[in-house]
Amino acid sequence: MKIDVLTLFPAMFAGPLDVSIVQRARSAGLLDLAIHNLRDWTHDRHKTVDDKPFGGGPGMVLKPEPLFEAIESLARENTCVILMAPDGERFGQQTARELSGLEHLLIVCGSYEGIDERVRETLVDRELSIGDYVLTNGGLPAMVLVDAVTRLLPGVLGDEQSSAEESFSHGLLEYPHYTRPAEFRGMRVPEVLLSGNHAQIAQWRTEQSRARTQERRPDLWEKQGKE
Ligand code: JCQ
Repeated sequence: MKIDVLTLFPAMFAGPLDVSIVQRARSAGLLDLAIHNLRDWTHDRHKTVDDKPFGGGPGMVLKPEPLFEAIESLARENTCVILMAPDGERFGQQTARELSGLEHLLIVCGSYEGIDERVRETLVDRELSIGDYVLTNGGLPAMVLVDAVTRLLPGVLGDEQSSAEESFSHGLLEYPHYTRPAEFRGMRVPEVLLSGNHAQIAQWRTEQSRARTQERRPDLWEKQGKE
């Protein structure tokens, strides 16, 4: 999969996407990630990307010209152009799965300034929000999306951590995990996990997932956990 990111702050992206599983996916050629600076599509001496809002009011608005030029130069026939914005549809595991099946994503990072509505109307395919809070710019949301989508790409996770078996794929939260030692500072690992009885272990884990989901995420439980 190819992912292009368009941002005013490319420096933000050094770090989170250069480590761990995303870096491994990039090295393996499973993800081709490129970060682009919106200012590269300006033509004036000051590399102007924003201007005052028509109608007045505080703050600035991202101008249409650099965004149109950038998006038109980066997008191809099969590109899904995504704008990260707090008023977009909620990004979740289902959306991550959908996007992981596409060939090319172009993620546009909005900012607190807002972005000229004509860009949203004509060039953006999907507007996505990672949650109900306002950030200073769409960089962090874009990184969240890249991370969540990358780990779902075929070949990225080994079978030891198959994404099909995890939390959210069955609409339940994860069961509790333990590793050695079997007793730590007086706290014992649940006996069933030491039993070697795999049917019983599977049953215990399902019960734990269900109880935890009812307790912590009644919204998820009402939606799909109940049988
Ligand atoms: C994304 N949840 C929060 C802020 C406007 C028009 O685009 C804008 C983008 C941002 C940055 O994104 C977020 C966000 N999901 O704040 C304002």
